[in-house]
Amino acid sequence: MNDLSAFPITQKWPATHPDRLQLYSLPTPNGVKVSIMLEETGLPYEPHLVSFSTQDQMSPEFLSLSPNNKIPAILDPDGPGGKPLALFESGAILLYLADKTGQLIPQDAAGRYETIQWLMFQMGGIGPMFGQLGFFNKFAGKDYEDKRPRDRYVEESKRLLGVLDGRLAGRRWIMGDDYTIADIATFPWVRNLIGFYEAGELVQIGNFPQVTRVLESFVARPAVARGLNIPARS
Ligand SMILES: N[C@@H](CCC(=O)N[C@@H](CS)C(=O)NCC(=O)O)C(=O)O
Repeated sequence: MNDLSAFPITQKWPATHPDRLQLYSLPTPNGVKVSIMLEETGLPYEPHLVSFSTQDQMSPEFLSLSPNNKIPAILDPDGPGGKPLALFESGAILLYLADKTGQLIPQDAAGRYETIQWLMFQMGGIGPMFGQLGFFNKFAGKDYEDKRPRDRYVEESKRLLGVLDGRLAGRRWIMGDDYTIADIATFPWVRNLIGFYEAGELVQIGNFPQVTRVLESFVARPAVARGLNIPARS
């Protein structure tokens, strides 16, 4: 029996299956990266909903594991050395799960670093820039009269889409024939930009045919379709 009681997060979100990896998340573009990864790998896990409407991410129990008050976070009862491992930051979690399962990352050193490079491109570029564009186009920032902040993020998002489009030309996925954690990190954000953020026209998404082609292949994967709705919203 795995004892996770030393982790305060389990007081607010008790583990029904303490032998399984515990996921604390919400189906947002960062959250679904991890649920999609878990669905793709087949690793047994137990999802817990962290609701923003009740500010769960600010609770002391959540902050004890994820001090940056952001989802997703995990608690693996069977971490390195057989000891529990707690992790936050979606990029770190994807990398950890790829190493743990030996899946969705090339095993050769050069391919591994190239995949990490594109993972970092998403973490440092696509995620933050698309997120700002969402704020200025769909949320509170849309009411600002001065459109220069919005336009700055539109231009930067277009530039990033251009880089991604160039990379995908002649490739099935970001790493060629291999579907990897770089795709799992990137395409939930592209989907969100066009869908939830309603910014497809603004960034002229039609100018990036490789990106839209791969997005279609991504959302057609059964594990992606499942992961996009995990944890189920109440
Ligand atoms: N760099 C972090 C970003 C995570 C992030 O921004 N999560 C958002 C949801 S997509 C969040 O938890 N927001 C809650 C808040 O800011 O209070 C990661 O990739 O894990």
